[in-house]
Amino acid sequence: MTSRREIIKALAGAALLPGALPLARAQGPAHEPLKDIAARKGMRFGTAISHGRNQFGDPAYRALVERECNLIVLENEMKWQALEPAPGKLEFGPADEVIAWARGKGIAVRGHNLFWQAEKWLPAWVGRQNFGPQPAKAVEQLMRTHVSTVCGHFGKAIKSWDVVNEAVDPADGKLRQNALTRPLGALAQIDLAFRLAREHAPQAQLVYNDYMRGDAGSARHRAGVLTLLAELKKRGTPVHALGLQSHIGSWDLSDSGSDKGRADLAEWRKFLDEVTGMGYDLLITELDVNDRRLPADIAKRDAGVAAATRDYLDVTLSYPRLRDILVWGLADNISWLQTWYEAPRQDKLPMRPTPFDGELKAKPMRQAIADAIKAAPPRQG
Ligand code: 9MR
Repeated sequence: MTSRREIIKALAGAALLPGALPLARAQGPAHEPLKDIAARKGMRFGTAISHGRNQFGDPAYRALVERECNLIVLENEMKWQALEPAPGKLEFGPADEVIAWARGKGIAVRGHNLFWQAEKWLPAWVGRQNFGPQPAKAVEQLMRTHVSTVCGHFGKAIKSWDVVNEAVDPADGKLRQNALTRPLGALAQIDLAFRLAREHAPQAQLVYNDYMRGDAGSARHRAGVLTLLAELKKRGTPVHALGLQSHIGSWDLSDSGSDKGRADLAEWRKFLDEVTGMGYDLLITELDVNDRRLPADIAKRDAGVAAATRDYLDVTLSYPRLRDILVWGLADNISWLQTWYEAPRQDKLPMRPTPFDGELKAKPMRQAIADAIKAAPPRQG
């Protein structure tokens, strides 16, 4: 069989337009782009994309993103650690390159993220910082510099920001502590993050983003997120939406279609009712499906992933406050789940968590997304 890379090479040699034909070849029969299906409902469809060799650097992958998506988010390149690996050493290049490409294609860009609360994902130098005799003041100044620098640089290109990422510890539902929260208090630090974002990115939708799910193992996480959102509302913190990361599938014993799967979805609906009841908008920011408890057989596995996707989207897209759906990568080979140590497949087979396979052929999950969007109520205005 001719591989995708061989086809791309052959076409490059024949001086054909990069991306156009390889994609059509790899995909098989033409599908209506997901972005067009979404647009008919007043929604957008997008993906995370990294600047790396096998994503933005791969013309066929880029062409697939362009074909399917009218929204992207940088998978890693706008994280604080990436933008400022050492104090004052700013590296905007990779993000700028992807954003310039997106602008040329009419693709909107989300920002991910200004503050990632797990200590290990803050820049190491922030953790080592000596905040001196007035640590609260020093932290506030550092946060202000970070937000003004980053939002100032990207400006109006970013219409939606994950301002705070993963503030709630799933183990106990409490707010995570880190070098920034300790001097200020976690709630005050989160509140400040959003106020700074409003000041420096007044055009943007401001999002709290987290990975709570509907299963029993995630109950404390859901409760903690609800408490946080209620507290922020009470304070008048400018948070517009909850980002539902949507890393779904076999993180615990979830099983689509089973009694347990249905119970989990009922809990999920209750959670979304509460969030929207508080007046928050919703968006799906990082959808993918962990398939570690599904059989090795590819047809069965893909069917299971598609079913889980459809069940989840049917509930989640029923909320008209939700207009944006982003997957965390379009193709299996580039998914973070391939190397994530916390929940691997026992058989060590590569996961199949995304809508396209490694050859960029559409999988049943893609069809499930298309069908779920088609079945969703249209958004007004
Ligand atoms: O997919 C991302 C992976 O490439 C990075 O190594 C990792 C650490 O920066 O982050 C992954 O993306 C995470 C996202 O930023 C926040 N939600 C969970 C995502 C998957 O871990």
